[in-house]
Amino acid sequence: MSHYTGKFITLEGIEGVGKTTNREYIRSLLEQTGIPCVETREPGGTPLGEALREMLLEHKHDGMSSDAELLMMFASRAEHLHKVILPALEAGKNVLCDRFTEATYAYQGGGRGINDRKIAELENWVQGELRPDLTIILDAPVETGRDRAGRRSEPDRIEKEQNDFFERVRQTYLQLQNHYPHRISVVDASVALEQVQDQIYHVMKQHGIID
Ligand code: T5A
Repeated sequence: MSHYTGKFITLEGIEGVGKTTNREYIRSLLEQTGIPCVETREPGGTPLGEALREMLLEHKHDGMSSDAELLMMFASRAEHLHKVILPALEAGKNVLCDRFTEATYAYQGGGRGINDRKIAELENWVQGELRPDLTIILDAPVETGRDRAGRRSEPDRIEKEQNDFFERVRQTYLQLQNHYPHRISVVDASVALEQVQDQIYHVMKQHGIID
């Protein structure tokens, strides 16, 4: 939990579940609180982070070692925290971030098989005690997400992994919700957009993010 007046909200889920699509809706709910909202993403969110994102996602680096991938995610995160997230929270703003450390547990932990303890060490080192106030996991079957993402663009270096990789990623997200039910909620994203947004609205109300 953050001890700031602004809230730190993150959006998670496997590829194509609708994170980008629902960001605008969540931002509009947050803006109704009258508190300014900074919208950002990971990997990325700063010039260095966006450069790391490009390296992480382009096919030129196919076969990158899992540890290098993990450390680059946290390098991007460290820069993002120092330059964007913490200054915004310190200024009393809300922060809405498309993916954060839960993605590292899901992709590098569940997907690549890196031990949770290694990830937790980096999480504690880079973030200190900061954790999102609310993480919304958009959940849908792997085929649904891949089908939606595939209709939109060519797969990047991570998107071209096989279904069993994304199945592990999805299961890890669901396990995270089980471990941290007070700060992580799962929304069924397999249904029509309007119904997804109804659920998001209720989750945000339930967690006291909106009145
Ligand atoms: N990563 C990231 C790690 O491995 N570790 C980490 O620590 C972090 C931070 C980042 C990649 O990096 C990895 C994970 C990722 O592989 P990204 O761009 O953030 O990449 O993530 P993607 O999942 O690739 O983002 P996508 O844009 O593919 O997916 P979205 O944003 O979830 O989906 P969206 O909103 O673009 O929607 C896809 C399509 O579905 C439609 C939309 O209109 C769109 O066409 N759609 C729906 N259709 C029907 N019904 C609904 N309810 C719909 N909702 C959306």
